[in-house]
Amino acid sequence: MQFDLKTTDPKSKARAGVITTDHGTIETPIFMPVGTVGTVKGVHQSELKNEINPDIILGNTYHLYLRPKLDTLEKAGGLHKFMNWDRNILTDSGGYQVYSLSGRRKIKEEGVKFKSHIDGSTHFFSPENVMETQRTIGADIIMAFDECTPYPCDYNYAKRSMHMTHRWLNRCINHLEKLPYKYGYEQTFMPIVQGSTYKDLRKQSAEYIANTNQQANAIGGLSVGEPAEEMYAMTEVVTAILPEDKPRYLMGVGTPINILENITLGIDMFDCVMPTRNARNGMLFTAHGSINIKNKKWEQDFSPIDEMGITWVDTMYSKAYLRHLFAAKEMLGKQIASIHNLGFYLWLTREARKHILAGDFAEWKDKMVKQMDNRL
Ligand code: PRF
Repeated sequence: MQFDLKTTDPKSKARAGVITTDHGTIETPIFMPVGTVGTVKGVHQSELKNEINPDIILGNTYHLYLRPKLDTLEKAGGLHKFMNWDRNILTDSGGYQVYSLSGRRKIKEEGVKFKSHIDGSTHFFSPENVMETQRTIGADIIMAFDECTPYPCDYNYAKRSMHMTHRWLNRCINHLEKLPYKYGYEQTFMPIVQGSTYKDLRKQSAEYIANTNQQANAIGGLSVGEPAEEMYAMTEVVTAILPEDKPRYLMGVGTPINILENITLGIDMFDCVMPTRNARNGMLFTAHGSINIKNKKWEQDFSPIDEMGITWVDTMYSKAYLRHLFAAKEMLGKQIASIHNLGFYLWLTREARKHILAGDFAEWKDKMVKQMDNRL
């Protein structure tokens, strides 16, 4: 993997760059659509490629390991071939998904024992076997196995957990050295900063992660229920330490406003289920605020879903029609809303990039944050 930093905004820490991997280039800042089980939910490959057009999408180790399982993925020749996606893929390690299974998992130094959400069967993830699993899935970027602490989190628990995440990181790195690539292309490994909402822990963790000298770095443990101001404060502490010449990925963030604020603080990569999950619940994001399309207010509003027309669904269908599809529980409604929201998120990060390159990012960002903080 290679990272070329093109420009840094003079008034903030926002950056525009290009990541190059064996599956092509990724222009940053980037939003990565989430494709948990090997599908960006409700979106066909043609719409994903031609309309939304992301350079990279995400998959989840936890889900893919349980279904379709590793032997199928290996026989297919990896996830790219299985789902017929020839651009970049990043897989999360399961270090977040297993912790979301509260009551169904037990964390120890050795690893995490958990029960499948599908059939209740018992499984065990360790830093070592998660690296093996990510080799078999075959994503271009693979994540360290970490513990994501909840919010709020007791200081002593956060500290112990952070140290365990660091020990797990060493185990990931040592084990990966013994594991050759399976499919002939490179996989870039990303370590993850933890430390809950404590500045001293975040600083310590960022220094530890930076010292492992990997090609890219991630920040976890945020956007887990803390106030946005606390999230930004942690991002700021960490980006001051992580090296400038390597991509920085803020995991699981967030709202359109969260994304712009964190780009300002020096983040390059984002992912979140919000655009697709909220779409399935009838919530649309636009440059002028969010819309609950199920609201009676739209019953006879025949104007386009979004005048901006970022994707073809925006001007193809009216608000009244989309509201009707949701009322009638038609699956097309969720599909249209998903394409719209992902199109908007990708537009937002592309636009941010344009303004960073043009040198007027700070002014544009202030305007957008005000504009988007609105319920239509
Ligand atoms: N760790 C991992 N994946 C994640 C997170 C984390 O802390 C988060 C936190 N928002 C989202 N996804 N491995």
